[in-house]
Amino acid sequence: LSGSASETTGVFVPKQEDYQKVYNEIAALLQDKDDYDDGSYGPVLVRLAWHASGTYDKETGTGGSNGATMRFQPEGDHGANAGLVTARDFLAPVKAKFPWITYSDLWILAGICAIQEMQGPTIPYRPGRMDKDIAACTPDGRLPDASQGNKHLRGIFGRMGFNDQEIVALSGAHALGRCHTDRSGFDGPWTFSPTVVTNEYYKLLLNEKWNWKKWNGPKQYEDKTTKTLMMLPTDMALVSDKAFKQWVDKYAKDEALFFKDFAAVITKLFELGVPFDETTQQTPMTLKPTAN
Ligand code: ZEM
Repeated sequence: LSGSASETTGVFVPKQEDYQKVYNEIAALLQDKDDYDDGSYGPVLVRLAWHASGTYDKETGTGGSNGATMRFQPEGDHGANAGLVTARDFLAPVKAKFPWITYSDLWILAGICAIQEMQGPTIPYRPGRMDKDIAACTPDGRLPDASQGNKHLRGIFGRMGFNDQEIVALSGAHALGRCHTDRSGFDGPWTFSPTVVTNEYYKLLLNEKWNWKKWNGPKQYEDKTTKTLMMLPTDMALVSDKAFKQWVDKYAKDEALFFKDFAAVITKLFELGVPFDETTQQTPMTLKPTAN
């Protein structure tokens, strides 16, 4: 059942069972290593997979998860990637144990594992990404800038090929994790349960009253009730823009719909620019979550 050496090349050809082993290793590490923020490296693994993918440019076909060029200094040092070395270091022992998997496939598998282990929807996985060298690093500025608004979001995500509904569905990932003053300059979590995938982000956007936070840091919002939660200017654009807000309303009301749409759009994100075998398109695999 497990992968074997190809008869023609001698190269190890992994099977689903081998990817499941990698998945289980990451899941076990997530369980064991709880010295990150709210007790889980899950959110920062999701962010690594997103920033690896979100550099994609549909016009030139450059960027995207097929390359893992964030390993190299120019891209790893882009302001938007501050702090993601934590996620890459977390995965180093996994790469050492399973040297046959590319970094590009590993980072996406880790993002999927984190989402599923944090009780999110099942995300189909297709391997096949190849690591590229330093020359494939993308220029700075392809990832979104949190201080901007609706036009910027449509510009950045439109360049990847996403529409309004997909932008709003992807943004629900901000149910997870938090901002760090030593990374982005922003501070705090979006929700009260930053290590569980929920539709709370949308509910809070609609039901909380959000005021500008009074502080010396970059402009961000805080909730009126507890002053412990935050929203970025780009998050608030999803309720001030009518076309975006329709989708916020839908996802706030219906968590199952959010799960379904989030699974579809994150699969699209993770596969931008990945050249799968044209004839088979490779059947996506479902990797089994551990506990839940
Ligand atoms: Zn985020 N994100 N993001 N995001 N993000 C941060 C953290 C996390 C934007 C953004 O500027 C920021 C998506 C979309 C957008 C996650 C996932 C996804 C932070 C805080 C910022 C500033 C970084 C820090 O200080 O550590 C903007 C402007 C976005 C445009 C819509 C999408 C899409 C995501 C995944 C699908 C996650 C999981 C985090 C939390 C990371 C952590 O370390 O806790």
